[in-house]
Amino acid sequence: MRLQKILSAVSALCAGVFCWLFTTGANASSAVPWQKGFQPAVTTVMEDIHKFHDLLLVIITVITIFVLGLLVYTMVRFSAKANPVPSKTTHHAMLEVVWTIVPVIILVVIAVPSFKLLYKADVVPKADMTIKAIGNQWNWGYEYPDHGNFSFIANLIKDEELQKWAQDNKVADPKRLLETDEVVVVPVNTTVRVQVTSNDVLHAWAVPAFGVKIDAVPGRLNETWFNVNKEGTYYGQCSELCGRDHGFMPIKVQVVSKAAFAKWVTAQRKAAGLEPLKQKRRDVAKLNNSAR
Ligand SMILES: [Cu+2]
Repeated sequence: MRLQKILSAVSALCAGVFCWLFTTGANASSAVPWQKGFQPAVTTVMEDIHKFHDLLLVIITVITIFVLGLLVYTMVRFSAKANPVPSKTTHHAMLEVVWTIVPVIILVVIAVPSFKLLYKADVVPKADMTIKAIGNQWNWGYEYPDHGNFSFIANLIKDEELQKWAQDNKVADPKRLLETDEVVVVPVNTTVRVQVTSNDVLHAWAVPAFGVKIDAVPGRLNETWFNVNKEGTYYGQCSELCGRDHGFMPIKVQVVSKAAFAKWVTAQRKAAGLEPLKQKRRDVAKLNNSAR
């Protein structure tokens, strides 16, 4: 009876720990309180990162349990009490071959998907459009070279302004320290090349749901890419310690339909004083072509 109670308590504890370790936050595009896992993936790169993480978790769990089992077995079986006359064995050829070859096999099993994923994330495929992100102390500037090169700076909405900003912009659930006054807008199901650089010190442009994180280095142009398969708003943060306000230069990306993007481009061009109609038609044609 008592044993049954202990067993049920242990299993309840294990289930609790399992949930705590492996459940991700609600279906959110930003971090949520008590989140343990990754944000849901909206690009194939991030889906592959999830899969690779799950594979590594299985491998490391098996290794940890195996090593722990060996330790416990050795402590019990070969303690001074249980084994008063120790063996004088110094070599065991077969054992040494096995403990060399098995780790090599495990490393190869890890290396193959790892290199595949690195290549996929790092090599920019044929892109449909390019945006440029420029790190500044402490905000991000953006340029749209394929759409007339309009540009804007995205600044953090400060805590004291957040409620008023949310009311004015009809945002139901404003995200503290993640909202920006200007938003990076990109079309859905479109391969976007992101060129990243910096005006002053090191920064890093990162959006977890996209599986994107790339350094912004002054005097250098780094490239990455994403192709988001779900419309929505996604948040990221500067991910390279860059000074006093490093924690206050978030990244907000809005992924919209191709038509909504074309509309947004027109408005941005108008605001920048760029000639709208001709370019607009070309942009829409280009986007429609890329959609096919
Ligand atoms: Cu930073």
